Amino acid sequence: MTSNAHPAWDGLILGASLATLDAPQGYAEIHDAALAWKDGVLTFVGARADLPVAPQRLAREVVETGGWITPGLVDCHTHLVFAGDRAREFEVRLQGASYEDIARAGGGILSTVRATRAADEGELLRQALPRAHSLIADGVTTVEIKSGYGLDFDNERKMLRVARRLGQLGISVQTTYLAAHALPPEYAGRPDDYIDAVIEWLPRLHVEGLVDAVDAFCEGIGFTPGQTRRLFEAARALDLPVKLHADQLSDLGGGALAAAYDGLSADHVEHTSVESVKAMAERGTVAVLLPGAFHVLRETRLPPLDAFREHGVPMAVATDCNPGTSPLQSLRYAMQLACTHFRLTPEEALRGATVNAARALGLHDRGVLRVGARADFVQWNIHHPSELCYWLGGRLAHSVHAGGHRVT
Ligand code: DI6
Ligand code: FE
Repeated sequence: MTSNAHPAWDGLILGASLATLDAPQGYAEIHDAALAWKDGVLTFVGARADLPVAPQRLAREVVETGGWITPGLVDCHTHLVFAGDRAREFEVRLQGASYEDIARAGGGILSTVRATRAADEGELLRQALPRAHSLIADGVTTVEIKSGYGLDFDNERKMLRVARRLGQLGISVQTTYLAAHALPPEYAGRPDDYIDAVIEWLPRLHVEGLVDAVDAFCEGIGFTPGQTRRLFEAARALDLPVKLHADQLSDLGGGALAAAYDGLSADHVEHTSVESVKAMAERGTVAVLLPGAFHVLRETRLPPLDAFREHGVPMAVATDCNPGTSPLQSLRYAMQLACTHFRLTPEEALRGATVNAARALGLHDRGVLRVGARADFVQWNIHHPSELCYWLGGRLAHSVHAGGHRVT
């Protein structure tokens, strides 16, 4: 560390290669680079040779390093806050039971609802923390966290409060209200009444600052397009953006439905039709790919990747970290799965976990290395960015900065 009486910048890293992603295509590389930040925002992104004066006079802390620096990873779809696990259900599925069979028999999501309702706020936080740490250790600086295992006012509120508290780790947390995830037992046979209740709880949670977006599980074992629309009308009336668990197990026109409400994203999208793809392209709705769920459920139906590319629908990649279909605690591993299962290029996967993921959350201040963007970045011990999608597991992140502060 070098001190300086009047340093302009808080920190300056010299010598790494940057994958800035600050161009429509390619990694937008800068070699032997300089990266600086102040007050949580990037203040210099360029070649070391372009620094105005001697580096030691520019920043409070100057570090010389190698490797690569990318934008901080953005995990734009998780169910990170829940109690218990479903390892037994995993065993049963390996013996041939389907995810839908288990859900219809009262297991699946509802078994996590029972465990989550039984845990108090402190216990829920305690169980979520290791998963959050695991995401951060592999490069995540922004995470979206959904409710949806409470399914009543107090328990949905509890989940969203725990999600907010995870922001104390120094990363950004975006909360999504997913009370329309499954029908709770007390509303059995009355899904429309339940949607009325979900709509009634929404403004009450919103005034507490607990809701950044609204989501629903639109599926045969979830809610109908009509019920989803009613919820989306209520969300848009409050000026809240929507996103949707769309077309995961069947095509209910979820992609087009999300687009019709200017949805930030349609997620899963394995069964999405070309008509939906066109509607998403028109409204700028991001396709969020969740290869962890595809992998664990041993799905075979691929999302319409070529149609997304052809129509210019941005593709994001997320973990979907949840106890049932995607017990995945590394976004980099999700990127790997997106390459192996969906044949994304490593560059598409990195864009999908940074700039496109930020867009799927409506965040335009991150996901690229650019002067003025948030100082969220990861220093990796790698020789080329494609390595991020090559290794399955391993410890590649050397350091992770969020808002200019080191979080691991
Ligand atoms: N789709 C998913 O992949 C998760 N929720 C959803 O609607 C699974 C949630 C779970 O099984 O607990
Ligand atoms: Fe999900």
